[in-house]
Amino acid sequence: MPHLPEPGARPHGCVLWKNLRIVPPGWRSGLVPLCDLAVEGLRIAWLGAAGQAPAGFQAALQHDLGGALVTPGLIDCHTHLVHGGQRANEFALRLAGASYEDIARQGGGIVSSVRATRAADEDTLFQQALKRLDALRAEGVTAIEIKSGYGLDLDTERKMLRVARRLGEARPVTVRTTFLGAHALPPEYAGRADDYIDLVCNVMLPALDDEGLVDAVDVFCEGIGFSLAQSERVLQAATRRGLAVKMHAEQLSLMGGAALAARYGALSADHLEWLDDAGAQAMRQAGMVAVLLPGAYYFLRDTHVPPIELLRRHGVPIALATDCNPGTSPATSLLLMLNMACTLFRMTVAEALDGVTCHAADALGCVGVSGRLAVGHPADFAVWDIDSPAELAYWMGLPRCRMSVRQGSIAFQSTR
Ligand code: DI6
Ligand code: FE
Repeated sequence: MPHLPEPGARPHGCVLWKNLRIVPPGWRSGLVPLCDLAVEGLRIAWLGAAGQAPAGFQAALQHDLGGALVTPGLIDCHTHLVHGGQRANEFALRLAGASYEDIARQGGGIVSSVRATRAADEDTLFQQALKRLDALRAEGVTAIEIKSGYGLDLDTERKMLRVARRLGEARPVTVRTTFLGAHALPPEYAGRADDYIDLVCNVMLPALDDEGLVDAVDVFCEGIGFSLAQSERVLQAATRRGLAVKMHAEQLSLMGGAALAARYGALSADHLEWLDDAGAQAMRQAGMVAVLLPGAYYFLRDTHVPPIELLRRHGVPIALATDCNPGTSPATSLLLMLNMACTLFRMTVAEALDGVTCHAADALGCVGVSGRLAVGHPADFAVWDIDSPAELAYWMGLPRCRMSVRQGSIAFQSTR
């Protein structure tokens, strides 16, 4: 909680944002009332009806937003933003009939991005990822999760995570890093998956964590990824170090990864196209978030829709993210994911908005982010040039973000 000033005293470094309409969580329809919002330091110090701020918050610095709609800053809670190269050739192969799994088994897929990422120097990776990050920021994104997982050796995983940290220093955006060493089996470990998991758990994870590069740990639990037993070893190694865990689960088949992740108190299970009732129930009991990735579903031309109704019935919060990656979701628009979640998954606009704000924050453990606009929470918000909140899920292209504020300071301003 912020230190609040005495009534009547002008708080130090206070900014009053006037005449905004904050889209409330769960917004369905209707006019959003006008309000004012005071920021002190990095956080929201006061929020209430327009014109009603106590005298102490009538600060020197005021910004009148003229009735613009405001949401919490958007949060992209699952990305592989840092990677070398692109895989348009594989896209063409899949259009000609090859499956994602076929390509992976023939040495393409994730491993082809591993080759490109190993070959790229740190500055090249940084510059390429920066462009993608800026595209997201232009849509009101103020926080992002970035995974490693295209290195699959200590040096390259370190290089990826260092780039992720540098991105958070180069731009006013909150970056949460995730170590995904168990993303695929590197070619030099062919036939020795358990030995590779040893390396992930006993060498890579401790070293990268000691260097302060790891905020959470993820694993790709899948037929073409790692087995339940191997995934569990990664979760054990992470939880032994007190790190938060999450899991790519039930994307291409039902393996029981979500229920396993629940046993380790994971923040989220992600993808979940094949999630079953037992998995959803376990997720609910563990207080997990379901992170759905409509870009991957769309780009793989998947037809197995994630079980939205099941998640609703069990009350599992749903987050949405780009999954930005070169193989299955070359997407740098979080707003397009809202549109896809509504059209392809039949989510409501309200669910989609919550999915990139409050529930996305939950999927990151609410560390440094909140996804909610309330007193004491980080002053992270996006200002939109739209008439209805539904427009956020409606337009396909033409971002309508006027500006974003992150930790109280302007983080992006449109030049349109
Ligand atoms: N699931 C995905 O959709 C991405 N990773 C994963 O575990 C795909 C990564 C890729 O194909 O490069
Ligand atoms: Fe992913």
